[in-house]
Amino acid sequence: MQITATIQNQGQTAATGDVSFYYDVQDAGNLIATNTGVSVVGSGGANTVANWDTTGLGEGTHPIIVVISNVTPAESNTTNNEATKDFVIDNTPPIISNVTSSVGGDTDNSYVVGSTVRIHVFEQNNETGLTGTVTITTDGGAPVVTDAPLLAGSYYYDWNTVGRSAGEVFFIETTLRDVAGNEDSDGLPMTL
Ligand SMILES: [Ca+2]
Ligand SMILES: [Ca+2]
Repeated sequence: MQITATIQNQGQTAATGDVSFYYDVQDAGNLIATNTGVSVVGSGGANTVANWDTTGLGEGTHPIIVVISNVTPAESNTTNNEATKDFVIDNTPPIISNVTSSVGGDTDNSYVVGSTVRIHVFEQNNETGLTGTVTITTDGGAPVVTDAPLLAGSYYYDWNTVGRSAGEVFFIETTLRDVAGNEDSDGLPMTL
């Protein structure tokens, strides 16, 4: 993974310094890279880049800490030489444990034309921050609803079936996706 740090020079004259990148904690064992002699024009900015091999790093939040040192000419303010940004490793997809349809207390996946059908998706791990979509097609594959968003957090969609025909068969396909892009899909057939 490539990390880009933007260094700002608040002084009027050009300055040079070393930029070190750490993860989790600021110590030698967690040093990603040090770019020496990064120069920044007066009252300007410069980008400096480090490559980070995240192989083997555990899941979870890993702060990236960027520190400037050895600045020349000597600085008037060394309290603003560090910045931190959280980086999250997430290799675990959400798992859809169940997809249901219902009209009130009726949950047999067969409903009267004109009903508003609630499609409800359940996630096994209670992972937060998921987004979900639902796509509904006819038995022949014609799209009826395409990638409609599920309500955030409770993952349902209310489908108004006004204008459909009795006897129609549909397939409901739902997807839940986490912020890292891992996803799971599941569905069920439904009849009017
Ligand atoms: Ca995940
Ligand atoms: Ca029914």
